[in-house]
Amino acid sequence: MALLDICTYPDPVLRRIAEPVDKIDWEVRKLIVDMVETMYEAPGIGLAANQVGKLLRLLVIDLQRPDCGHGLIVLVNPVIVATEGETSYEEGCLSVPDYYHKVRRHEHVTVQGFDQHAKPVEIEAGGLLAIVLQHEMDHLDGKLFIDRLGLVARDLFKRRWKKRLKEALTEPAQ
Ligand code: K1U
Ligand code: ZN
Repeated sequence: MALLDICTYPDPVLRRIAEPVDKIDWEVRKLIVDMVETMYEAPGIGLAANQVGKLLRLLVIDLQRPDCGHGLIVLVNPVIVATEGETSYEEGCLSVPDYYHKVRRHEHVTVQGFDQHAKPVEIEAGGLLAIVLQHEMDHLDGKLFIDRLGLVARDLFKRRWKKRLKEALTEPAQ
């Protein structure tokens, strides 16, 4: 097992569209194990392969809530096949550290894909799971939650982030 580096905004890999996984071989299974480890260590409740620099359609989620009805979720080549309703939730992202904002998404989604053993999986989700599934699937399409903010909030975010990067560059090394 190995911890992977999480790429952060504005890393261009976060803007690339991930490729379908054509075979779930030992290399893909090792990547899944490492992504799960990395998600728990971060800590986070989801992680998409783009976030660790791998352009594969692969994501892991663990809400770490016994009441959600799901433990660890591994999805290879996930596709949203149905959506319903609208909701909003204050989201965070391991690739955009220390920034949270409300984002509007579908309230319920049905997602199909495959698990780490290439077994077909279908998940009908509402609540936080539906939000995190959509957030992670956005990553696979090179989209970040900040792209879903209104113009004013996005502009404010960009200005704040520029300032943060500038400060990080001018800070004396420890
Ligand atoms: O994709 C990611 O960057 C992971 C992200 C998932 C997510 C969280 C909330 C709304 C939408 C998507 C995170 O895990 S951010 C960290 C976080 O929310 C959290 C971390 C530890 C415990 C509980 C929550
Ligand atoms: Zn994210």
